[in-house]
Amino acid sequence: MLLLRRGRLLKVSLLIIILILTVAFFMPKPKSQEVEQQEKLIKKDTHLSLKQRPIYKEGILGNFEPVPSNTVREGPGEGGKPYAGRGEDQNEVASVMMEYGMNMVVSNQVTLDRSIPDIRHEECRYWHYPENLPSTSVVIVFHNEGWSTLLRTIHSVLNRSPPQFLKEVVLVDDDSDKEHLKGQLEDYIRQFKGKVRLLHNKQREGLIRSRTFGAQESKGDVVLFLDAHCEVNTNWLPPLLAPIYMNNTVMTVPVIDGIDKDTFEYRPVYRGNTHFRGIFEWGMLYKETEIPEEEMKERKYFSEPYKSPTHAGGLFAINRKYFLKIGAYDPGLLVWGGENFELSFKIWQCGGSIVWVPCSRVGHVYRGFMPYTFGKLAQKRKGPLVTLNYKRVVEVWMDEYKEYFYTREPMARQYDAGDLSEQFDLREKLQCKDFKWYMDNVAYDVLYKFPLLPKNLYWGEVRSMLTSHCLDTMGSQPPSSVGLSHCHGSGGNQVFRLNEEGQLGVGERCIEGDMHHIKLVFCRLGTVDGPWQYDANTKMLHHRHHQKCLQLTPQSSQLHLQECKEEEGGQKWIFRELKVV
Ligand code: UD2
Ligand code: MN
Repeated sequence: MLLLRRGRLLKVSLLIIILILTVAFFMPKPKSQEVEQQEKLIKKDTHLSLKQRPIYKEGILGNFEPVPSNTVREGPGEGGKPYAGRGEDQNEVASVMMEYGMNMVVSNQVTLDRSIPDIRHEECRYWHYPENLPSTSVVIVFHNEGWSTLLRTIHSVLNRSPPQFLKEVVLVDDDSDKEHLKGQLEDYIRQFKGKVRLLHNKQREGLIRSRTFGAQESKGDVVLFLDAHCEVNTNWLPPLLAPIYMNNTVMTVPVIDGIDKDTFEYRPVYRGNTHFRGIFEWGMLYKETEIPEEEMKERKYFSEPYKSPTHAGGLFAINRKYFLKIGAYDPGLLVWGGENFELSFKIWQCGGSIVWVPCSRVGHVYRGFMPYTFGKLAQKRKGPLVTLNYKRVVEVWMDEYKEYFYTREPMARQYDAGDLSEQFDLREKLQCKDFKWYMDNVAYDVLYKFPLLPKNLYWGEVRSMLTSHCLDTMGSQPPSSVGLSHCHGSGGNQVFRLNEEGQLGVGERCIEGDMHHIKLVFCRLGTVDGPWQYDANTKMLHHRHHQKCLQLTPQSSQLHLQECKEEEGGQKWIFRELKVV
């Protein structure tokens, strides 16, 4: 009896326990404060559920983070450490540097799967991304690139991307003439069973048209462009895809790290705990600046993506259909340069946006010079190719702001940018906003460093009436001395500009002077004024702060500031505007 009762008691309590467990299992789990807070935020301002957004969970490793490993790999360049190369190969280095702009001898000795340091911000390890991010085609265009750097780019992508999101790697060979980029490459990629495809341009198209071609041929929802000498870092892909998944008019840009062209050391370009974003100066040179306070304030986490007016050009992800819908790149842009601005202006002005993504990092080998020529494409029109590209972009997108470009590049007014009607039609069709809107709302911080330029009072070559030689910066980097040389009339280092505020400039640099030298210097950021004044009657160039005049002393061929004397022939200068022939 007692036994029986005890048995029933046991059964009942077991049942109760099961019941409690079941209820507990199906009951909603208590949420961490973090998650709750984020849900509230999301409910307030978007239609997206938590599953569709990245979530930060303090201390809980992100869903796409690799399992941390304790094995330390040894070998040349492992861990992203600098590698000097072997002594016996030193003879080869010089010629290889000439050919590729980077030390391929060293690169060839570093494994294609080498480890690199995970230098992301600590927070990056705790972001959780949606599980069904879009499929991606990584597009790499190349012209005469080295073997191991190209292959290391591909290997790093294959090794460090979740396979379910990596649809393919599309290689576009832009008419390379190196043997290793033909049959050998074809053979090598066979092991990847179709995941890596190689396409060939029939003729040299330049990187800009090659990228558009790559995007047209791609099969992924997203196209992600890389240069052919990159290494992608830990968990680089999901952070780039998540913003596009949430809004397919967003373009995402990873933070670029540096890979040393001599030693292949992998290291950050930016130091300290700040973020940078892409801007430009009025000659359309690409620049970067710390993100303004206003943008920092909008974000909760340091590691979150942030808006940027533009980007360096090479590395970014974008919804493929959106990219094609906005006309991809202007096909009139040739070979290299300016395409980053075209795409940025177009995206922002036509309703899209650009964000930089701190948790996605990609290393890139910066070369000291361009190892290739522009080929036949460079001889098509009047003017230097890169400036012609800028002119197309400026004319189509910058409205009245284009005047600042012509102030900074006066010769460009005469260049022939070709037919722009299709680009204007596109701008009309996409109903894009004007450039002033972009400057006021997106790129307002450009003006902090590069204020609007006052008009030029004089520009052109500056010829000495005494010797008939022209001021010439000789193409050197500041700080350096300005010299004199034969007047060649074709611009470049002999195009000087004197603006209404007294600034004397050449290209993006400024001219300063004292009793000993006339110097090419960095212009003071955020200023456009200077000490110079030209008197067209006396032909003298006066320095207001020193109360002296620019003088050439012919005996020593020296330029310096001297007591102003109207009878002094060495103080007579003539500005002459140049004509493009
Ligand atoms: C930067 C960009 C680059 C591009 C360029 C402006 C980064 C890291 N790099 O210069 O992507 O936006 O600015 O246009 O932001 N290539 C061709 N055909 C050519 C010339 C080059 O396919 O006719 C390839 C080249 O092999 C490389 C890529 O285009 O894979 C970029 O060229 P780059 O590395 O010489 O450009 P870079 O990094 O100086
Ligand atoms: Mn590059």
